[in-house]
Amino acid sequence: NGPAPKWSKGTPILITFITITFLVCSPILSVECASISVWPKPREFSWPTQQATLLSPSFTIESPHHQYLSTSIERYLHLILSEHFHPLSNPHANLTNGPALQTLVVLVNDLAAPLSHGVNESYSLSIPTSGDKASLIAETAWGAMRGLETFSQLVWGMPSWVAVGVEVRDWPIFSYRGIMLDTSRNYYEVEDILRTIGAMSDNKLNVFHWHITDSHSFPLLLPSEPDLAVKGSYGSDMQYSPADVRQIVEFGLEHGVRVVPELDMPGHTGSWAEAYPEIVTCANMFWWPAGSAWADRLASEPGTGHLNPLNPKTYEVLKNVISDLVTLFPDQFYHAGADEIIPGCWKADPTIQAFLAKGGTLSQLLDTFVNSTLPHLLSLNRTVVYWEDVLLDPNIKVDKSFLPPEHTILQTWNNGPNNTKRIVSSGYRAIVSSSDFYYLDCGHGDFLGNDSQYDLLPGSNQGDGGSWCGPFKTWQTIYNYDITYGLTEEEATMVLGGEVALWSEQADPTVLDARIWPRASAMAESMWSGNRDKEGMKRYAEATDRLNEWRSRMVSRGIGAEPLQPLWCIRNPG
Ligand code: CP6
Repeated sequence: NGPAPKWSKGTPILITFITITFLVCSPILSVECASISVWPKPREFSWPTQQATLLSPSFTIESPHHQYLSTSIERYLHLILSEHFHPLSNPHANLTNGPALQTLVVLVNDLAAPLSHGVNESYSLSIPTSGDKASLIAETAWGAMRGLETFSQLVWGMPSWVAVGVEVRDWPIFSYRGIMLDTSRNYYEVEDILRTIGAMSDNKLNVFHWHITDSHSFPLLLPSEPDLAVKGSYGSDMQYSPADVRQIVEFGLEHGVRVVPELDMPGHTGSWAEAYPEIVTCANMFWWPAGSAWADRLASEPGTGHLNPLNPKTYEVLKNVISDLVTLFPDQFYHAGADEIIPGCWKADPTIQAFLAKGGTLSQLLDTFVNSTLPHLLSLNRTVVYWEDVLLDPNIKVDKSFLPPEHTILQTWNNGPNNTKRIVSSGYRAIVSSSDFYYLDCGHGDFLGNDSQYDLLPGSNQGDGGSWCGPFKTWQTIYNYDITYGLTEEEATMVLGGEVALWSEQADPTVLDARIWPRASAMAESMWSGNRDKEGMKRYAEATDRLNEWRSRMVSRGIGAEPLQPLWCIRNPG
């Protein structure tokens, strides 16, 4: 059985005590015993003996060399040896005095597979009860990272115990599992973004959709169009340099998280007017006249601003912007925005007024814009993601012939009845971010102030206390959402996955972690292994205990995830 483990003098006494204490909970005597918490729950997980042994203080991880996997392994090794997580409730493990676990051997079949959409993330993990070696087998380096995360969650305590007799086979249901962060309304430091990406990989999330710019600020310093940030950011200390971007992209690769950039356009471009007033319409329209159509007030912002599709200068600037972006962001996906085009914003411009007077339509303007940018992006081998508005907006939408379904993906957010179905039945792949379920910013009150659409009376100085979007989305709301509900099996295959969004009108680094976590963890599990048990029943009662544990472990890893319950509920279960 290998060499005797080198225990400290007190250890055997401690083990005897813990073993006796926990024996009441052996699987033979009780079926109520909680099992080890892994989040998101693996697809296949067995731990029939509920045994654990010590993790050797000289535990190591062996693997073939890989540019990113090797960095990830160093990180996990350090985490596993130093975390000493104390579970909130008894893990009910039968602590044995078998050999301490010495090595995790990692095998990867295809070391060359790049991190891209649909890459194989499966892994199997086997931690035997005898011997001192565990093994992790993955198809790709990215799957190995998922398996390392699972392994790290099977280690706890001081000294460190590790569950043994464990067999895991795991792979995700959905290949796109994302978080969107808006860094325009409020600025986030690079370290906030890195911490978020790190926590994403802890949760087996794999796409960081970075909504970099919007009407409020343009924080991205582009080498060939520096004025956009120099003039359009909140200040020289609130810009992302090319080196910052490279660091974020590289950090993503080390964590198996893709970074997909979005410069929202042609709407939501008020901040571009600081550098190029001539290409932006309505940027100085800070308010909408009383009686304006709802659609005109929709994105009432400090000058929502729209790029003018009729001005050749627009495309001169965009050519540089796009070429910088594809250089900085290697991912195949490119988010081109195109949400919330406001009729009144384009109509505020005289050249557009003339175009409309001659019988042109707002939809034709958008056609022109898309047809002047999308072919260029496709020639750069990008798959372009647009917000659903380009297909579903009742007033301004793109002619479908300009949107090749094999190269464009639509992201739904508006909760219209069957929006996802409308997208996939039109032949497009969909990413689901319905704001009734996946908007993390909702429920924090009206930020628009007086003259907003939430005021009781036009001109009143009393806001109605209404909420921007509400109510607050609880983790259960997020967890229970079935993103393919009502789709045929074939339609469901067109849904790539889900993405929770943090719009930042009412968020900044002070609340970032608590706004995102653990609610994004709820989506992470429902995208990875689903929200139902083997009988097909929603399983959030069981998930509550695990999520409490997981939130606590995230906190111990330095993520300010908010609590779900008073500790009392966890200490006094059922
Ligand atoms: N900014 C941008 C926003 C929103 C969108 N795009 C938004 C719309 C409605 C709600 C929340 C956020 N703030 N650029 C929509 C995709 Cl409820």
